[in-house]
Amino acid sequence: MKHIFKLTIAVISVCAAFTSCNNSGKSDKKSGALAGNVAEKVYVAPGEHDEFYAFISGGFSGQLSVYGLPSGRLFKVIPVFSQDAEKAYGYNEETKPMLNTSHGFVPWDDSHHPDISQSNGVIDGRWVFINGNNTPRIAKIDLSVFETTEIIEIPNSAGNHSSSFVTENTEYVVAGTRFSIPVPQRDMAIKDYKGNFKGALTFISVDPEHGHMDIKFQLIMPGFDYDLSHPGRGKSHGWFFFSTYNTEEASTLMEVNASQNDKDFIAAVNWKKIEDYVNNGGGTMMPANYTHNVYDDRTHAATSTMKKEVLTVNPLDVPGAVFLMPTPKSPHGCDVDPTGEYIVGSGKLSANLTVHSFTKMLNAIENEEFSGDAYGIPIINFESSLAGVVEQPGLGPLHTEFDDKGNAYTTFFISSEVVKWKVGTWEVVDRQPCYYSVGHLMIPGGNSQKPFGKYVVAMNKITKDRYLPTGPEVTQSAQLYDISGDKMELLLDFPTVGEPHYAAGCPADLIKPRSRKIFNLEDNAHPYAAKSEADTKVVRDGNIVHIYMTTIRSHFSPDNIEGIKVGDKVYFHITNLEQDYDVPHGASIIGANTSEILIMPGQTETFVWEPKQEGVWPFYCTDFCSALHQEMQGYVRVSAANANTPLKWSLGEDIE
Ligand code: RUQ
Ligand code: CUA
Repeated sequence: MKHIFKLTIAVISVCAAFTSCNNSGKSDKKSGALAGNVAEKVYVAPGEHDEFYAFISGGFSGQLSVYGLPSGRLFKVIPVFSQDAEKAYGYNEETKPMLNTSHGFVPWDDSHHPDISQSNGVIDGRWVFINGNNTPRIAKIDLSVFETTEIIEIPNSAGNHSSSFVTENTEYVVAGTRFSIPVPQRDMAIKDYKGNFKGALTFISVDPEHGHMDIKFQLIMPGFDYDLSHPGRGKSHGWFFFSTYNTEEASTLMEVNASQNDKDFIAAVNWKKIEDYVNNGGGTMMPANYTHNVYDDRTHAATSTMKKEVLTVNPLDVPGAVFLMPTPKSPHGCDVDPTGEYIVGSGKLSANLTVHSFTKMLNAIENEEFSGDAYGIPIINFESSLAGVVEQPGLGPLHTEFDDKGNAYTTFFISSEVVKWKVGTWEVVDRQPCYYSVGHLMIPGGNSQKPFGKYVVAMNKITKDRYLPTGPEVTQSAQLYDISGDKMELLLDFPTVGEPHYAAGCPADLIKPRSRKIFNLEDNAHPYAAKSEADTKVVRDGNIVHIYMTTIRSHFSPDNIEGIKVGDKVYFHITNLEQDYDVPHGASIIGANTSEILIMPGQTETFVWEPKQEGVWPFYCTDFCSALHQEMQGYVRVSAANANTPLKWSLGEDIE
């Protein structure tokens, strides 16, 4: 076996070498002159496991995808903000409440920045958080089940983009508004934006044990665009940093009008100070409407609660808590190094990368080295907090991550490359092209005190010729580089789901041992669960019919039902009695205006069917569960609305 593997690698290597020599000058550039042992570095043999999990945002798919590294294999698309027919998320009765908002049922969003929970500044693999941009929400995915278990809507926010990043002990997950808006929302002239619109930065507390989210406070900032954010860590723990653009406060033709100022700001927020202020009764309760949706894995169902107020804080009421650090030219990324000393601002239109020093910032605050204020918030002298500048590293800097050896890696959208530089000396030490137009990048643990290094994943906006064409719409893509040596080495391209924005990664061993295999049937507290075939029944209440049904290889119980009428609303509550790993059953019926449902062992799920036509209608299992999966089927007899067919059900015998 091993012998065959080596041989295969050898053949691949020879081919690779041959191809790159043979086509030198032509496809050489495209293949990046891959070295001979590259295939070996990403090859995970059948049946073996990857070393890292990578959680890659699904962008406009609204979901979160789970990949293995280094193989680039896709394991699961976790539905978060969008309905997913494959898993019945947002279709079955149990998960519909997850997508409730103050705007009603919103089954789509644009998800950008996953971040894994941390303890003591180190990734702990318990939860991953991700933001919905469009209808501002933060979701929490429980990594023991790889399912979305909580979504909280963010009031007073729009284009929830500088989100969702966690503090060092997951005290907070933070969400900043990209677009400033009237706070509270009201009918007013758009031209009166300046001075009147506000930007809310929201600190959502996370219960250390259960992970329950709750908005602790919202900081109501001047009407800039808050683009990205990162927590302080180590020495800067207790602070949070937000990049801003449109400090011009323009409201039209932004590409011109929001690019006027030579410098915008990185806002530095001392959240510990504000937390103290709030804990001592500070802040103002403001009426608001936002939903808090929680999935309970005992009832296997979600509830949605409408919250009615939110605690707001005016930065001027907490002196010493908020400062602005001038940062050239509409910074996008705002990244903090593992020591917490350096804050990197990526001015999209700047030739250089600006790095601020946390220590210098504190000194400047202490000595009041200010150059003015914005709406009363002190602006620190540019030079006073400046740690250094990476000179002319590339064009269009966006985001920076860090390895475990004191290096930073920044993406450049326009020059389409990842550039490696040394933290502290600011010298560029390596660069590698990306195919093409890279946005974010991710190093496992690269957004924590303890990066795991080894790989960087670049997430590209454009792929053009990199894959087989699929019509006008082509896939977006990630690229994997080995960063264990002095030079980055391109290893692999792999397609992604939707537009990959940010990603978060960690060693698989942090998550694998805690992965649930089944749900205990005894613990099932679903109000319509049938925990054995003896408990199955059909109950009519007016034109509402509840079917308490079970599945086990390879039948439904009951599988014959009569006495349903046109105009009924029929709820199929199906409990999967299996208690074995990886034995789900599915269920669906003709004409049902919902997806199939996919029921995990020990779980109950529900779909609604409103039969429109008389007849005898089959239902069946949609998940190939056993050798007799095809036999896993049943019939529902539907009579006219005014018929008096008696309500009866059976399994294994005829209905008389
Ligand atoms: S964005 S490509 Cu994080 Cu939404 Cu920068
Ligand atoms: Cu159950 Cu197929």
